[in-house]
Amino acid sequence: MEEESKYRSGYVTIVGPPNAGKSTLLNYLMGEKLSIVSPRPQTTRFLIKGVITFPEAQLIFVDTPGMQEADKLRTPVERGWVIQALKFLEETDVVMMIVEAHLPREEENLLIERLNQVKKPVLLAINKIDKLEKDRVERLIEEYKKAGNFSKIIPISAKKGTNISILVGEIILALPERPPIYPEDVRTDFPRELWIAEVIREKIFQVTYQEIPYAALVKVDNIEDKKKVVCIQATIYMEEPSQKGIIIGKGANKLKEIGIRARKDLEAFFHKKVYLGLEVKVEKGWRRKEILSKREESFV
Ligand SMILES: Nc1nc2c(ncn2[C@@H]2O[C@H](COP(=O)(O)OP(=O)(O)OP(=O)(O)O)[C@@H](O)[C@H]2O)c(=O)[nH]1
Ligand SMILES: [Mg+2]
Repeated sequence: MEEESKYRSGYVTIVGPPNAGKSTLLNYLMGEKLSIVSPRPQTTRFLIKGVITFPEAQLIFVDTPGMQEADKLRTPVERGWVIQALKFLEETDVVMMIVEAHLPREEENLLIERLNQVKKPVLLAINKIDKLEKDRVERLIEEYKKAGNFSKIIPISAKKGTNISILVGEIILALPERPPIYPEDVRTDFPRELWIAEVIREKIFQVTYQEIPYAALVKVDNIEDKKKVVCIQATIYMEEPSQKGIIIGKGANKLKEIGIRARKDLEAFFHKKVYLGLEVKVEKGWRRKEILSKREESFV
């Protein structure tokens, strides 16, 4: 009994194949949008931290890019994002693996193999059970029990919030006894500039197709937080001149749509009017270059 009253805290790294719902889970836990979400794989690029403080525990969730075999990733920069996430597993206290509600396939098995070498408790969340019939869930749990060495397996729906409180309870029990790491009021250490850039990138995912969102890099150049309005200037870098044309669109209709959608989210966040200036430039082959990615890494 006495043991239960001790404070627990630590890092919980959310890993899983692309599109499993990692960012959706983080956002649900945080009760706000911290990490961008799209129906396309490989949306997340950074290690995004969300801090939740309870009276008896503090959990620092870390969202990561979808794990894939290196040869499936498009470019060295993308590989760098995944390598960084794998490295973080050495520092985390608990690993939270999340998969879609289907039988383990190659992607899942490869990741499970990797996690078997991590000497930390690994919990498994089987996500998107809202899309599944109930009797299928039991079968999936049995299959994953055979496939990996999980300390707990919990079926969830990150979108609907099903079983999330059970999941959080299990995570807390897996954390070490330790005082809080962050002050109580800290929610994230994600810089504001980067978050704004991510919101814009999410809208690019919504209004453009195929390779376009992946070829986009967003940088916030300036933020002026005035009394009644926040003025934001940002640049979207595309790899090729042809992509610049596509993202701007006919009569700038695509760029306008990106701006309108992003502004809506930003105004909800700042509780103020937002002026958003968007410019598109070409930075040839930025994904293959070190310069821009180095700059991005310095944010993580
Ligand atoms: N039906 C259903 N859809 C979900 C659930 N969780 C996430 N999704 C959807 O799955 C898609 C991918 O979600 P993300 O949260 O972006 O997935 P991710 O694992 O962060 O993906 P990457 O960052 O690309 O690796 C989105 O369209 C989500 O709306 C769920 O519980 N149920
Ligand atoms: Mg994600």
